[in-house]
Amino acid sequence: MKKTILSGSTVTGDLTLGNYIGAINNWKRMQDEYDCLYFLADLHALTVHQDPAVLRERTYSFFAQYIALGLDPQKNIIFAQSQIHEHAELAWILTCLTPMGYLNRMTQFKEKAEKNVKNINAGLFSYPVLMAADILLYQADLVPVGEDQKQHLELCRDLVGYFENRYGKGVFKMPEPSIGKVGARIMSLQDPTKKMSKSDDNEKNYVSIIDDPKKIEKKIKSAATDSGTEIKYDPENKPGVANLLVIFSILSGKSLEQLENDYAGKMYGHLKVDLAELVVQTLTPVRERYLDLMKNKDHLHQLLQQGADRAQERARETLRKTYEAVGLISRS
Ligand code: ATP
Ligand code: LTN
Repeated sequence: MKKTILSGSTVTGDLTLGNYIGAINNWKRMQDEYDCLYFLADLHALTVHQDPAVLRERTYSFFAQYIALGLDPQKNIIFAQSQIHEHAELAWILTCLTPMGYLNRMTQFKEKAEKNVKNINAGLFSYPVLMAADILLYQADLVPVGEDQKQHLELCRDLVGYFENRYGKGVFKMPEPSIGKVGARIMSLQDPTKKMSKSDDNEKNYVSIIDDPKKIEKKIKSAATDSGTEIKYDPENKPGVANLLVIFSILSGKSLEQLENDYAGKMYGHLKVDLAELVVQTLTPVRERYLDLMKNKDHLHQLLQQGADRAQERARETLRKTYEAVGLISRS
């Protein structure tokens, strides 16, 4: 039996190099070996205000970006979260098992609440519970994510424990996080002490995977470094240079040591020019494939429906078992 993998990204902004390196590149590697489900977290996007037309368009756009990055919709089950109503239903049951104090400790909630002072809604607060439902519905063994999601994964595992204490074992599988060793936290280009984030207000902070070559070059060449000259991997004292080296290393397959040797005695400018070229080379075919896919929305829509049908079969079964354990009456 193949192990089951599940992951997703929130449908906000455009996917960045951080999402690609920290998450989707790993999803891609797993698609041959595992039983994989990847989804578009459109319900999660509602925790901040969304223009309805933009949200709908962006969901298709993210789906096309997944495919353009190399995720195969036949090999994997790719679907939109909101098309499977079981997510919201399981989230409610788990919400009733979640202590408020636990959610209050979540770093992402604190950060996002600080950024959205005008809209600190209950959804933003209980977001990690919906995320736990996403994972548990599909009996996932492994959840490949970037480092920022580690705390949410821990809550999900604790919820399995709380559920089992109250209702007994056998309903959910205990999931394990899978976090890459290098590249699990790509930093912002202008402020390399913050993570690169696709909903950043300043677009100079990230490279979107569908940026055109000119934009990519400009953003990488203007990335913040430091007043020194040495090209060395030292995240503490040289976070900007270290970030560029990590991106370079993942995209080129060269080790950090090899890159340090290659650039010994060279200037930051050399590194940036070469990195910009490498990123352009990597992303140009992705962008072309993306633009092509977006020309045929009907086809994207059809593929999404097929993904939803395949996903729902599994979600339905888990929710049925959950209702039974909890004492709710399932409709036959
Ligand atoms: P937002 O800014 O809207 O919160 P985000 O860029 O943090 O978005 P998510 O949708 O939250 O993206 O994350 C999708 C996946 O990408 C997750 O697995 C997350 O851990 C990973 N990820 C996000 N940002 C980075 C980053 N800077 N470095 C590595 N992985 C990342
Ligand atoms: N919260 C995640 C996106 C996400 C997710 C999930 C990832 C929602 N549900 C389930 C893995 C498994 C984020 O990256 N912000």
